[in-house]
Amino acid sequence: MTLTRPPAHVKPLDRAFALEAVRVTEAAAIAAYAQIGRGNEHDADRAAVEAMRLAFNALPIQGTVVIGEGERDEAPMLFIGEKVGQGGLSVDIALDPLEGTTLTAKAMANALAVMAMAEPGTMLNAPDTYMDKIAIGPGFEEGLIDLDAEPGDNINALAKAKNCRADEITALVMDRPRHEALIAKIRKSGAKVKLITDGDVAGVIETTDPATNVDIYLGTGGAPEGVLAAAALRCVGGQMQGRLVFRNDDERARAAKWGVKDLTRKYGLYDLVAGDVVFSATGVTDGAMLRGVHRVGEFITTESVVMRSATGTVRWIRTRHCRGA
Ligand code: VTB
Repeated sequence: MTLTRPPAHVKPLDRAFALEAVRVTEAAAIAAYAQIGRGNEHDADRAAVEAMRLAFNALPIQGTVVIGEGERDEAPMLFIGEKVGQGGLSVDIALDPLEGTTLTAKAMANALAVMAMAEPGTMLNAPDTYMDKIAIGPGFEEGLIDLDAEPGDNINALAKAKNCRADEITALVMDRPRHEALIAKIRKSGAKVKLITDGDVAGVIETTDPATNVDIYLGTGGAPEGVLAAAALRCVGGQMQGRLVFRNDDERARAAKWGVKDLTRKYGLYDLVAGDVVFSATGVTDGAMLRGVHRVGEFITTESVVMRSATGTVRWIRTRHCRGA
């Protein structure tokens, strides 16, 4: 059984945090802006990480990073288990200061700074492995899609529910050799395939926004990114399932270390993020969902989206920052 509803009553996170949250992703995005197009993924990531960490440490929270830059021995900052914040409300944090380091280094579309804050103990402690994922936007009968069904069957079910033909459905897939068979099956069903080179947090979220024309996300991407995307879907609605994919025993051991007992488990949306959650994303480069960071005369502008699961509120926030402030 995959969980598709809240497991129990959950106390909403303080609503003030929704607006505090945006400062964290804005700071990371602005720091990454200086690195757009410089061909240096490492520097781009580091700038975003440092800025995000500083911003977190200014918040009145007692935060624990549960999805972060890596394990303590491999990531100096925002590692899994790191405590951030000035003290206050206890939250678990999933973050990716720069989702799309390559996109940023190459000045390509859709790089984001993202984070989610949830009630402690309610987000899957996803190991840094792959996750097989399927997602659609809100408004459909629960159980319409299934990770274990054939891609063509999922597409036909979705087309029927949307009252359209399969050839009017667009599936978003990461452009990887591992997806060759998947892409062939999707095309055989008649559906269109939109390929992205990176950034499947944004890719999953695109399914929830009619303006993007993306109807369904399919394929294997990062497991931590899967939890971040699930946090967003918990707020805007939609359906998602995931299953960890392991390439070797080392990855299996990592999963066990983070408390994953059943390595073959199919996770539903509420298995990925069970509790009340706040999600924030700020565009780094211009994308389908968010405009990136721009310099406009003396100012820096950012565009962000902040969502709360407790109310389903989605705020689009355009901010003008005074340079050097
Ligand atoms: C995935 C995807 C991310 O990196 O983690 C990918 O979810 C890594 O997968 O959005 P590959 O090994 O196939 O590159 C991103 O694209 C960017 O972090």
